[in-house]
Amino acid sequence: RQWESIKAYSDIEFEFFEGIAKITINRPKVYNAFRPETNMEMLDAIDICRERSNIDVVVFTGKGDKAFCSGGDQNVKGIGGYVDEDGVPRLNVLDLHKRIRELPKPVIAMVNGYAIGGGHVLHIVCDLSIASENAIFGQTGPKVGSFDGGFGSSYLARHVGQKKAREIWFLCQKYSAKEALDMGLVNNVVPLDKLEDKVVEWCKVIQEKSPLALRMIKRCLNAELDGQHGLMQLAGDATLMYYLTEEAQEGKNAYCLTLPMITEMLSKAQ
Ligand code: 2NE
Repeated sequence: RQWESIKAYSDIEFEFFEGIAKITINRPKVYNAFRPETNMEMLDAIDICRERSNIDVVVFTGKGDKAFCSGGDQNVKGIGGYVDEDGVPRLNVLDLHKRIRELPKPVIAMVNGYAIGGGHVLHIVCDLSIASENAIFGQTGPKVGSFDGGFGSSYLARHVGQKKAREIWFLCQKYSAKEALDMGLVNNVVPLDKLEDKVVEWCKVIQEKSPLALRMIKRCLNAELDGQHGLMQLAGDATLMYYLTEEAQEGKNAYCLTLPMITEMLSKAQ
């Protein structure tokens, strides 16, 4: 499979293959932990995915065979949070979560190892998760002075239920890929050497489906949890579809027809 680079970055790889965009966190020495710059790069890549009409599905993964992502890079954690190269504590990770949910295209987490802490939340916010058999899941927040009370808790609870979500956050234990599958945390588990094949196979099945229907179903599923923001996104797409109706065209045509009349009236008035 020949992946072509879309754009070069320092912390991620961003590649394309037959309508599929793959974003790989490329920091294997720290088990693909993210720093503020990593998230800025992923935000840029996801914006490109939104704009490019030849991208149908987006895949997130981590470099190597050890980790999908181990969350916030503890080496840059300072007072006030994770510090960027300008000394500003600004992780940008919640922006990434919002953008993944807003992206009107399916996003798949290809979990190739540890999905821990913020790395676990990253797979939670993706639309689908396909894991390798060696993948290990869990939250560490309360063990390391942190927590994610956003999608990392509420959306997790939608996947596995409130009791299990509280267990995951309160006990900070690790769960195998099989346990993750059994509790509804992931969609599928395959051997590591078959992981990308399985993800591409699912992408191909998705790519045969109507993009607008997929976009709308993602919006509808999001709206339930995302409150006014979710309704706004859904309403935006409802307007998009309304614009395609004859009724909406009538409004535009009426405006175009009356404009010359108004111009004529104005010229007569002078
Ligand atoms: C992932 C895990 C369980 C792996 O354990 P193990 O024993 O297999 O590997 P090891 O030796 O711990 O890690 C391998 C290398 O990766 C680095 C380690 O320091 C080690 O480096 P070397 O000693 O070989 O040089 N590494 C791993 N995770 C890292 C990280 N997050 N930042 C920097 N370096 C990291 C084990 O490594 C683990 O538990 N990692 C920490 C997971 C964690 O607590 N993440 C942060 C949670 S909080 C968060 O993500 C967050 C937030 O605070 C706020 C908002 C959003 C997210």
